[in-house]
Amino acid sequence: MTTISPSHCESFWKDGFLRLKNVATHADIGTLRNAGDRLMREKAGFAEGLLFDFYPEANGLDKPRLAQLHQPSHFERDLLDMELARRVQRIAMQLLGPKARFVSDSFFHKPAHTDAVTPWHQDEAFTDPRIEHREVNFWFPLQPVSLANGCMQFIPGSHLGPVLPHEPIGGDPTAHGLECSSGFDADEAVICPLEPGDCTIHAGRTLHFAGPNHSDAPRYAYSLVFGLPRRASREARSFPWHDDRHLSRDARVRESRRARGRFWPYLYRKVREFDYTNPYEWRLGAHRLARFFKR
Ligand SMILES: O=C(O)CCC(=O)C(=O)O
Repeated sequence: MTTISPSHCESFWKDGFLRLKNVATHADIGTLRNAGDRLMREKAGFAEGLLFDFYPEANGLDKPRLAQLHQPSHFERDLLDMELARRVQRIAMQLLGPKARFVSDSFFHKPAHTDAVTPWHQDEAFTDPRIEHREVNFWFPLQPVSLANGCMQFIPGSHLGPVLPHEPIGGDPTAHGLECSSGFDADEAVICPLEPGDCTIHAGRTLHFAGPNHSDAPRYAYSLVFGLPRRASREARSFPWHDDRHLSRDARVRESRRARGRFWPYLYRKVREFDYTNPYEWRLGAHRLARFFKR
């Protein structure tokens, strides 16, 4: 599938999510699965703070409960050269308009026999509240998914409301993951089992959840996020759940940017990904530089 129908678009903006069949080919799923296996085995991105556990990390990442590798395409450039990324961008443009551009990709790994859930959350709760993110997230399971191994679940219409209160998982300030603490009814969840090749799409504000993996095999997923150019938030808002966190990931990010061998690749990626056409990005860049020189 390379485009979606107007009724798909309408249904997406009404419910805040959509299920699509046969977006990726079997070959795409094989390529993603091999890349995900290899990158996770090699712990790619750990030193850079891009690989982390949603739950508090014990002993590095020896026994993750829900591992996320953010930006695997930094380590495996071919991921974005796949026809799949272009196909997904065309659908993102149908949903958001012609300015939709690639924002990020991620692998998610939920080990076999784990009670760990992906808690109810809105992706926007993870962002800086001063910035407006208008994004859509395409989530591809890399094996069949059902309630037994942690398929996605969504609360219809939740994207139309505000960003709800969140807190670190279990109230633990060392947890990387957030959970929504109030303002919704989990009984309204729509459960979305999928076959490999199918995907769900959700908006940045749509409440979603994935249950435990009670199967004998790890559950892998790959997500691609596309968004409109960022702009200043029109509302004055604060996300207090970002305060007083103690994240091992942040420490790794800081250390990695100080390490000469890692700083230059980081800077190269920032320059390559910079949206030169967006004046707001220039303002954000100037603020960041000013802060850097003040230190
Ligand atoms: O794969 C998962 O369990 C969670 C994925 C997710 O929350 C997301 O892609 O926003």
